[in-house]
Amino acid sequence: MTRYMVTAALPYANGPIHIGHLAGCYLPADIFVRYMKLKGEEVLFICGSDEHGVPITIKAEEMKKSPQEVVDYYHDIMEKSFKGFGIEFDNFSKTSIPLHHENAQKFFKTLNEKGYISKKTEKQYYCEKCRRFLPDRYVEGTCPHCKAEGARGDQCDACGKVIDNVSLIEPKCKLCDSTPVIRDTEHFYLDLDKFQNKLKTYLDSRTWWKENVREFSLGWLKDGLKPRAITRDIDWGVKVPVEGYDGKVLYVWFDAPIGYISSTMEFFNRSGKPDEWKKWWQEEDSKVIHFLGKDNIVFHAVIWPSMLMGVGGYNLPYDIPANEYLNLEGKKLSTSRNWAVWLDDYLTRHKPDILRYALASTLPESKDTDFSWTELQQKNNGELADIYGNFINRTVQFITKYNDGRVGENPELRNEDNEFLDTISRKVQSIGKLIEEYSIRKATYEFMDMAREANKYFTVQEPWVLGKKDKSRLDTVLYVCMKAVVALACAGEPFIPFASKKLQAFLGIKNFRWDSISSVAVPSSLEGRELEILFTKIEDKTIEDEKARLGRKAEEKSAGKNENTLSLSEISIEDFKKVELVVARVLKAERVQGADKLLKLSLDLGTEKREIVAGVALHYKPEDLENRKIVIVKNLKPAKLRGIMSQGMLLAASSSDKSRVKVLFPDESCEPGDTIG
Ligand code: B3M
Ligand code: ZN
Repeated sequence: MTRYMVTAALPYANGPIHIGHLAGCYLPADIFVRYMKLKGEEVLFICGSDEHGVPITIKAEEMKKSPQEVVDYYHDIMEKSFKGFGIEFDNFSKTSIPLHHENAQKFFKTLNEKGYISKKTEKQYYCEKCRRFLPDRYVEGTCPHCKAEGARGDQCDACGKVIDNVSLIEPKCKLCDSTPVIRDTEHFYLDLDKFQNKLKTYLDSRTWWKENVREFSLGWLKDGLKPRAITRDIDWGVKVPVEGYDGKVLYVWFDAPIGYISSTMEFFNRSGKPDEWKKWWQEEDSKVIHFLGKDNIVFHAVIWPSMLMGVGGYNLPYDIPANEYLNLEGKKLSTSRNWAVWLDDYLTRHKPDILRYALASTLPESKDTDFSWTELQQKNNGELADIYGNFINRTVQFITKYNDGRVGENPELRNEDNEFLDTISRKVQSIGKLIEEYSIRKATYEFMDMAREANKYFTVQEPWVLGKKDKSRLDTVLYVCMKAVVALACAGEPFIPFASKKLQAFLGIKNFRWDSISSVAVPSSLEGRELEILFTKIEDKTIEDEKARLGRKAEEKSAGKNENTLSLSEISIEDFKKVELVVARVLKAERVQGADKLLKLSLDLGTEKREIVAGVALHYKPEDLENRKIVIVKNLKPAKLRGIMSQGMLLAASSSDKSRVKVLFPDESCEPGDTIG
């Protein structure tokens, strides 16, 4: 039996995950894996954080933290977000673990022994001001291929091409913005030219690859492959295992793909089967499938296969279903401009299934696509709630309210019933086939189409009329509807796993195989069972808020505020003690002209009187606060709000969307001026 070794690109541990990453590979990979597992295939889903290279060291410099602190911090955030979003890896490892360092060094040594690695002195950007070499992202400039600005030393995000050494136009040091000079430095090279012919045969044989991926990879071979530097002058990463090269590390793109293997080893070590990984990576009946975004294609389709061929004994990638880019509200996603929806942030306000479904219906499978909040709202309100949720609700409601919870055990199926059930079965099959072809978007449409068909059946059969005149026909119709509910509960699992699992639990479904969804049993009675509403409508206001939030976050970023930096800085007890919190009594509260959110509060602090402006007017009337005791930050730098000098800030608790704001009132026996802490 074929084994499927599925990987998703190892995300750099230099920031949280955003929707671009999800659409690029994690969501399609997860949908594929969930489906394959439901089909009963042997599948392993492997990932981990990519913790080396310049992306990490630059972030560490920005955050004034060590690289290890940075990767530990983001590894945890990413792992939590993936979990919260239902991306179910079998193992999520990290490349900074000793096991991985050993593996990467072994790869290097073997390639070196076999004569595939050479040493060369190369030209490299060097910043005289920072007194350091500027590998990869330490330098930015104009792309020599597509002339886009902001290309990095090693790769251009705009055209996806790899940039040859020192070929950027108008290069600038990323750290200090000065123009670097070019200096010589000695590096190890992987002799890609030695794999040219074998690679050609390999790529030619991969006729089933997506057109764009195969063409792009073959394009690389056209001009003849040249040796590529695989070491760097930085001190964070896997040390070059050659004496006398202590100051150098392996290029992150050399060690990262080996991380897939390390993660697999870690997984099996944990389960006490240390040799099992070999089956997945080396035995002929395993297929290695790498999910990734288009900027990673060349590394997986050209360089990685060369490394594997060179070392020998490994399976070459069987397929590389790479996606194009996802834009956001018509603009390119950008971490540096903070134009992104961050998954950890999204999950504080909304359900994972909604974003999974909205993204799955707009995956950039063959061209760049756009994500917008309005579309997410439409997908949720118009499809998940109005079609899928509606059908399930009306069926369940009807059975519990008008049929005593009975589903009808002895259905007498007519032609129209069989036809409908056939349609549902065909759709389930077609979803599977589409997922196997990586046409996840179409599979998602097909899934919603099942619910559409089901609603149609319900409407045409008019159970509300049957209830009065033909009880036995009603039983049959409700039974057939429940068959469709069961099919939706099962077939929805790859797309909307959280809702699907809830629905399955409600229906008492424990185990099922994709190919026998049509024979999963329908419960004979729903009595005593309760199903919560799976999808509710999203208000326009929420969507407006989300759009405003996007803009605000981007502005904050350009104004130099960096949230990530802040959240990493833990404060000491000494720092906390600097904040003076005191009890104050509200003498007078009044609205602020022209500002419907603000109240001006005149306070008694025991030893002095003060005025503060508080943003609670939407939640409290002036008289609600008058004479109450509150807590304020006393030593906050005064700030002018609407022309009023605010000399402090009151403490209040609020929900993340600020729809609920509650002022914290201390115990009535506190006196103005009492300190807190
Ligand atoms: N970390 C690039 C990226 O996050 C890189 C992928 C490695 S896959 C082996 O886009
Ligand atoms: Zn510099």
